Amino acid sequence: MNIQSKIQEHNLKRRDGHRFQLQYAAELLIRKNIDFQDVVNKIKKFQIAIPSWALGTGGTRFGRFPAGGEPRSLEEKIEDVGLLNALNRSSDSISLHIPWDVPRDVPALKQLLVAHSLSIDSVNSNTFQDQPGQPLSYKFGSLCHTDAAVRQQAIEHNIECIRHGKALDAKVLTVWLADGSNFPGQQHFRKAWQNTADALAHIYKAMPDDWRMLVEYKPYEPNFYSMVIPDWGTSYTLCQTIGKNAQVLVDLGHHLPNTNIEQIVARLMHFGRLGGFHFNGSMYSDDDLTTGSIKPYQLFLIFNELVDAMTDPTVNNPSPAWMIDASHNTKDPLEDLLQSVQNILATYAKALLVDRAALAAAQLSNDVVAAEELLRDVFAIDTRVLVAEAARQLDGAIDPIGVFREAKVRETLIKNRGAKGVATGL
Ligand code: PSV
Ligand code: MN
Repeated sequence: MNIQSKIQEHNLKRRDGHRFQLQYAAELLIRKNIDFQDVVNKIKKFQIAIPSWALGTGGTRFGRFPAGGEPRSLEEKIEDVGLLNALNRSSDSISLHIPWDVPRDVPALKQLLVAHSLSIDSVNSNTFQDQPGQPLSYKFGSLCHTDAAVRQQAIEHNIECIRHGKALDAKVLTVWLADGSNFPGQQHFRKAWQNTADALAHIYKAMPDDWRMLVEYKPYEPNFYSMVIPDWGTSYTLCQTIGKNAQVLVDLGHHLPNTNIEQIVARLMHFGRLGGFHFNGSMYSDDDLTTGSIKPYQLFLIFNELVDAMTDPTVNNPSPAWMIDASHNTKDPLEDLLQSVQNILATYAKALLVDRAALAAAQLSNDVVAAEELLRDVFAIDTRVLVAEAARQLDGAIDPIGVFREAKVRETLIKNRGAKGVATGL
């Protein structure tokens, strides 16, 4: 399938409708004294990595319903991300999970990445499952384990991840630990933190100087009484202990309901420690729904803080690694990823439109209503046309899901790969 010619065909069909909306948006921005092309350029630069494990259907404890045509190898996962990127021009990298994605033929993989204009975003270690043939079990934890031999095994696995990442020119190691306890009294909290800090420090030492280690937190699941790294504060204390290239990773779904995530994001950027971001949507907690599908205003408020810090020259936070982290149980995974990217970019675009000087003035004079109105006004603007224009200027699709359907991508994948294959991952 030549997706590029399908995109051109599709863009031509939608040209007039797109121009009509564009004219309105451009006029609106002029009235707000905002440079239209400047906003479009910023959207073009905002790239969101796709995790290898989100390309197939996920499941729950109760069942799994494969979409058909799921990628059966790392090579096919790269092809799928290449397709997404051709459509939206905003997904130019892929994150790997080891051992689900152990690279076999490195030179061939590198060629494939180049052919699809992709790079490797991060390597993610996995000590939350036991692998076949693994000598020691992670049933009672990995880096926090009471047994030094288990900790050592988990350290070595992370070092192996760094090795695979180096071979493919990655520069980020993401560590998410399922470690914790299910029952009161089971775990010594202080010792578990110390074991984890010591083990992470070992891994950190094995990392090249130009790499970053991202430490992800999660309040519960799979452990339901306590997690060793349940919150951003614990992640932050670990990162401070380990070194400057250790940074906190915020996953939107890893918070208890009603947590003020925008404030967490602002704090972390203030301290220069927001290293990475996992986008998804949720109603309750780690639901892995489409980004922005349930709480779009919250997503906007988060982006408002991100943009505020990103545009403040006094903030010294390295550019965070943006990634989607989702698991699709009912939707076509590729369509869901396209929807998520579009929601992320459209929300980012809204945050770019906030009048920061006016907001600062309203905050300074404690004009609560004016401050809130500035945000509400921007939130109500439909920015999807700016996202479409950014994609179009990069030879992507005005409506990526439209092309995906018109080109019968899923049907072709099923024909080529079969209806029953299940991608590696969760
Ligand atoms: C855990 O829920 C998580 O968010 C971590 O990022 C993992 O790496 C990913 O999901 C896949 O298991
Ligand atoms: Mn995550």
